[in-house]
Amino acid sequence: MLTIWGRRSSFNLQKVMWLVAELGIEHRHIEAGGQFGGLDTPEFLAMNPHGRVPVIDDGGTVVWESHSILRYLAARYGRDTFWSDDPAERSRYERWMDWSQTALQPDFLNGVFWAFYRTPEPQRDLPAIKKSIDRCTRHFQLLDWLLAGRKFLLGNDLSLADIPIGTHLYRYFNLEIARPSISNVEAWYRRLQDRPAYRSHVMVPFGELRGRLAY
Ligand SMILES: N[C@@H](CCC(=O)N[C@@H](CS)C(=O)NCC(=O)O)C(=O)O
Repeated sequence: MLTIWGRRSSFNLQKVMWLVAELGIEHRHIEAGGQFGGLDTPEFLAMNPHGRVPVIDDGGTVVWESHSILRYLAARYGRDTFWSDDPAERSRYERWMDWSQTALQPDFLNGVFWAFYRTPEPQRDLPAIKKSIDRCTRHFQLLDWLLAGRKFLLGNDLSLADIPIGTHLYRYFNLEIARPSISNVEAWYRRLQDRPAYRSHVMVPFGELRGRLAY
């Protein structure tokens, strides 16, 4: 049985839970981190020495790092839908997963969500936040251009390319920040919201994180 640790408000857990639900994998979910704590126990650190969530244990195989978990689950349980043995085919979604983690996530999750929403107002660095919002604007305009005439990032079907980037959308569209006109991204977001897995695991209210830098 697959066991998954992480609090439901964790952005990185949400990617994993979304894929688990898309694949219909039977699992047990344990709230951990944040108000639930438990990341500094010897048992948890033996699984993930960094003391972070998400972590999975799949019948004795322990994996941490959200994107490594996505790759593991797709390769193990989603060979017909979310994984390919062909390196060229795999690179089509892997490059977007990497881009999401190395470009979009620093600019949005760190530069806007943390710096703006999670930082108490007196401590906010407004010029730096503005620069991050502008970088996000450029990222989303590029995605908007790519999504023209497509249902999902790589075409007609949801893929691993959509999961890390799509997980940003709920927060991006629910913060009081300037956003460009991006009708193709908005249509993609609506398509994701049609999916029960997205609604259950990504559209998780995040009010508990407002002004909270502790975790
Ligand atoms: N690069 C890691 C980042 C893991 C991470 O920073 N997780 C956060 C939650 S999103 C965490 O464990 N925070 C401490 C806590 O929740 O107590 C990944 O993608 O899994």
